[in-house]
Amino acid sequence: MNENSMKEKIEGIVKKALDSMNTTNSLDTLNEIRVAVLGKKGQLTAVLKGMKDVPLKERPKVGQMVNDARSSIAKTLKKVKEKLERDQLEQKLAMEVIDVTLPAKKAQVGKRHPNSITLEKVEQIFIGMGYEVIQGPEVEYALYNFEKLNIPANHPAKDEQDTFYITKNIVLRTQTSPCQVRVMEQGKLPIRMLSPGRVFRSDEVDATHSPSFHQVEGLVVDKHITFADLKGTLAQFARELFGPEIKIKFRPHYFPFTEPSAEMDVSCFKCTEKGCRFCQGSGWIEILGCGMVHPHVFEMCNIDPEEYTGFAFGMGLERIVLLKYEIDDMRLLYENDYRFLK
Ligand code: 2U9
Repeated sequence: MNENSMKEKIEGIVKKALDSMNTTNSLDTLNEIRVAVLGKKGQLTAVLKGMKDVPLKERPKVGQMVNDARSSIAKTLKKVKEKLERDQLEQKLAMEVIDVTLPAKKAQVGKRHPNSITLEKVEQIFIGMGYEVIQGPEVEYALYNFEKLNIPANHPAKDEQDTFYITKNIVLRTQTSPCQVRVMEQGKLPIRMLSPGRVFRSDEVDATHSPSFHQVEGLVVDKHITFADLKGTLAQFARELFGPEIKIKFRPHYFPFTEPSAEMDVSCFKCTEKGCRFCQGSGWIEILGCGMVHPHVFEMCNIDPEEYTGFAFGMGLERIVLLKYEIDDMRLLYENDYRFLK
């Protein structure tokens, strides 16, 4: 190999490399060209390896030619790489362009849950009658949840099948009444209180049951409180919640913590007592339980039942919500389906 044939070979490599670099529009291809020409096993390196066949005095010249070729190719490589990167960026920016004239996506506005709306309404009615809203713990001593409410040791409600036990003596409250026991024990009389809150029962989920639901209970303790006070208060409550035309009716019932006890029905606001699917043909809808506080409950809270009397009532919040909103499945209240909440 002499200087001229080496020159020809090097020029050939350079020309081919420049041609393919100037015609490609891919950064990957550009890199492949770099490796093929300048890489360790590339064409120019191979030329250097062939130097042993070149006469000694021509070698510096050939070496210089290889170096020139290398820097010329590197220069073009850099230029083409920068251009391709610029093109790529411009393409990306063009694709990501934001049309500020397009109409904005409407944000979905949250709505209050039917439970919250109904609870607030119930609270407002009783606050209007001078009641205080007082909440208690959801994890309770069994003593406060059962015994202090006159629920005897062998009562079926205490069964593990119905109650979630944390320990032998601690439960998830099955009613909000223990909160009222705590207030009575503090001994500040008279009392007019409402205790809303979450309660727990070991129930299977279906259209009318859930292991966790909400109760609103009320308690009034003062001198000379009678069943007439209970009746007047709950009648006023029903009128404010369901409308002035509503009628109420009491049916005798049994609760361990009240005596006498009753359940209160309201006239069906759908069919006005004619009987419909809503009231199961009876014209009446049960909405709460109530009664005069049992003397034994007073005694356990160190209140003298000879001096003080009182009434209490309790209702399931979800039951009222289902009635008011004409919903026939309680599960809808817990699933947070946006279409329902809307
Ligand atoms: C004290 C004394 C008495 C609260 C009462 C009811 C009647 C009642 C149920 C309605 C449906 C619970 O949500 S429900 O499952 N409640 O019928 N609750 S009287 O009586 C009390 C409360 C506290 C110290």
